[in-house]
Amino acid sequence: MNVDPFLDDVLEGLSRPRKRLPSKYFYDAIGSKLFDRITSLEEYYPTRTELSILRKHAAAMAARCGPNCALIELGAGSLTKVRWLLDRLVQPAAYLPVDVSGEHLQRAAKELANDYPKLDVRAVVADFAHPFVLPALPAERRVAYFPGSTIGNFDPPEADALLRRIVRLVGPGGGLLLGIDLQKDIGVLEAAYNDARGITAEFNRNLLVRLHRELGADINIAAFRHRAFYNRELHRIEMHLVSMHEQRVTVGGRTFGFRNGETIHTENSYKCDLAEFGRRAAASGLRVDEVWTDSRRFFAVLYMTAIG
Ligand code: AVJ
Repeated sequence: MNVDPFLDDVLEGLSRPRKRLPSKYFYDAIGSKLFDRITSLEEYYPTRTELSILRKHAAAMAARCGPNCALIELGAGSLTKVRWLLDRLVQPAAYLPVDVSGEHLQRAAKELANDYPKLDVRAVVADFAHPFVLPALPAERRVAYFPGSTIGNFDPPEADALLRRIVRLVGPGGGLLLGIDLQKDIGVLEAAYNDARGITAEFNRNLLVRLHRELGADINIAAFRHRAFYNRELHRIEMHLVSMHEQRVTVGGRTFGFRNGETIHTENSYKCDLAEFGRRAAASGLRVDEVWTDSRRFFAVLYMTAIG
């Protein structure tokens, strides 16, 4: 038994006939910086599009949340998008950013609390993909805020389980404000994950850099190439690291052989159909109240209510 969950997950993932590594490990300090650079790339439309929807419809979203709500942001990161919403909320009871990265979260939460002196800001250090507890809150309504299309990184059964957990977290009458990326022209999708400057490739390969640096892996990082493509059957972008020749990688005292062209599957990013998503939400106990989208219908933000 290893005590390091990263090492455990790496050994488990590389032992599979189709090798994989969990995408949540992209986001160390370097990976988070690379992701920030991705969000401002010409080809990467999701962040920019979601922000334009937020800016345009923040008042309507805040109206859906209602007065005196406790806003719970899942996977909060740098707490930038939420400001558009906070500026419009009527007497919010509290804002609870939830994130695994404690240090980063505390710092960002302090900054935000400075800018919103009347707001009760309480950082919650937790992995939202697993059950966690919230402090007792005297609020009219709990609303979970889950932007960034992060839900698209979960396979459908896990995404549905996560929706059901959010329903329990906010309780009957509580809300979920969710950002999802929509199905679109394959050229647009594939360009977003194959940027000309290679930042996404660097982001992908950062997983191997972490393997080497944190787990002491013996690995030739330059012998792996970034590959991203749209899987039409499963409606998802897949990211892989492709071994450019036959080679061996040693990590945690174990050696894994790679064939020429064999890949490590590092990420799925599902693209939604709105009607289909509505059916899945309903099956998880959510009623879709309102949908905001951009003129190209690239991205959508949904307000949903948890029903009993
Ligand atoms: C914001 C985490 C959803 O899937 O588009 C960006 C992550 N991966 N480029 C996405 C990501 C490659 C991103 N998420």
